[in-house]
Amino acid sequence: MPNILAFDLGASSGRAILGSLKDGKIVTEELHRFPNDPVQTGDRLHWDILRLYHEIKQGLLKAKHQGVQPVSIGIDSWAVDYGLIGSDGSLLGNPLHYRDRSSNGMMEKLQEELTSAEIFKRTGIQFLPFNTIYQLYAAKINQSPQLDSAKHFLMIPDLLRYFLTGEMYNEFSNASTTQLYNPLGQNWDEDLLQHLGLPKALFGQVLQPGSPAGFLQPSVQEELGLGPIAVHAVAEHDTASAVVAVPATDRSFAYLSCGTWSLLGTEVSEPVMTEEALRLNFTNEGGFGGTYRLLKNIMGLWILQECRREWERVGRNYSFPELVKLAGEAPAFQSFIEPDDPAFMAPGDMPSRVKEYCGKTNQPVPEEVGAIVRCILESLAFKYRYVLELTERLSGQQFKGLHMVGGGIHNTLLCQWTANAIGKPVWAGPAEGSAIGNLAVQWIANGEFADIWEARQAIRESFPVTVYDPNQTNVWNDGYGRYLALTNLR
Ligand code: ADP
Ligand code: LRH
Repeated sequence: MPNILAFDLGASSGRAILGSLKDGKIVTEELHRFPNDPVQTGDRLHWDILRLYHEIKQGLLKAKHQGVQPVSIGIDSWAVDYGLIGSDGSLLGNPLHYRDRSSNGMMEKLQEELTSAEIFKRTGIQFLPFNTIYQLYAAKINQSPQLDSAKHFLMIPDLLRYFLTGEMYNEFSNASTTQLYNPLGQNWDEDLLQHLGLPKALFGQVLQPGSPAGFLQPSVQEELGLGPIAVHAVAEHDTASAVVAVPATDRSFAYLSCGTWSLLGTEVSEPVMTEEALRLNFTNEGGFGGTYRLLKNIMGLWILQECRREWERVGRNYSFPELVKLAGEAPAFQSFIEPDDPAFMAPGDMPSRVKEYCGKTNQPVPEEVGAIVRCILESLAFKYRYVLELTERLSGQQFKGLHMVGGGIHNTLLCQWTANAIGKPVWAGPAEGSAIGNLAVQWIANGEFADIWEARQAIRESFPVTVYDPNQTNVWNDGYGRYLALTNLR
């Protein structure tokens, strides 16, 4: 059977997954996995974009060494970040990381000029301080020489695709996360661009996921010793790909894409751009086949990742399974955090920030590693309940349970606690949701699946789903009441 290849770049790691279809079932093989470590230079935090491109080439070479020339490839990555291309076609600088401080305060500043209602009416996108619109606003205000000489704006997968093919396109699912794309006009919002003083010509043709987007260019073919492999624009926002891979049977379903971020919501056929959606700061990100993701960002396992990094920095190395085990042994419901408190956004000494939060809110301060991890995981499970209930309210649906996909499902304690917190089953799987959604869109483009629902059926039949039934729901209900009171969420 012909093989296809998905490159999925998360904020913490990337992978190349080879996929084929056998008797209607999906078979995957992880060819390559690599860390995605941001690089600080002076005050700026960057992505190591050329290293990521190098790793993509390594993935292609590993396929070749197995005697495989994929029929097509696709790339998905985290959202909002971008590179600028100059008049000679070269990348003008290393893309900034969305956690870089340069966009701090820019959202509030722009809202002095344009109301949030105006921006939401045009884009349907939630207000996150690092959205592309605020990053570009910062670049404009700071008279960025890069921006001044830029000819093309490409988001991370657009850019990597450009390196491979020599062709420049903006892909829809990612374009929607900029907060500069108008889903009703189905194009970049010219008024917003004009307000920011950004030339319309920077922003290119927007391709729908599942569109052909070129072939490996001759120089890349020659370098890697490969033929003219087709490169597709998939659902290039990793969350869009993850949601494609949710193995739902019911058309009304809720999902939690659980990785560095936790993205919780539902799939809708029209963006929900109501006053309530704006007030609750929900988003409508573009998806495959004209769908939208009505969801909220939750800070997610980033907090745990950063704790782990800090402990490693001081010479205490823990694997994720070790951290989960320690959390399981720590006493329950001692202290909670609001994961989306801005204190947890920037990289840094996260264990101290968790402790400070607990101290400031007059809770017992978790000192041991297990207590800190438990505090983070319980708080995430409660925040999931909160956002799931808001999703039900906003979408007018009642969900029977919650699908979890992404690397976070390896954390079985978090899956169980989420089920306990929401009082409904959690269906966990697949863990490589984004990569599988990336493959699925390629198969739809290649004519192997008729649509997203046929793809979801194949995913359901090909990957195990672990069911976590809720237990101790009374205790978790009481805990939730305390969590809400403490975090002032209502
Ligand atoms: P991203 O795509 O955003 O980089 P992933 O989907 O790869 O993230 O998920 C990474 C997260 O999954 C880690 O932060 C970690 O919390 C969790 N994780 C991965 N493997 C394990 C494991 N074996 N046990 C517990 N948690 C894990
Ligand atoms: C998850 C994700 C999320 C975005 C964030 C920047 O990887 O793409 O959907 O909000 O990264």
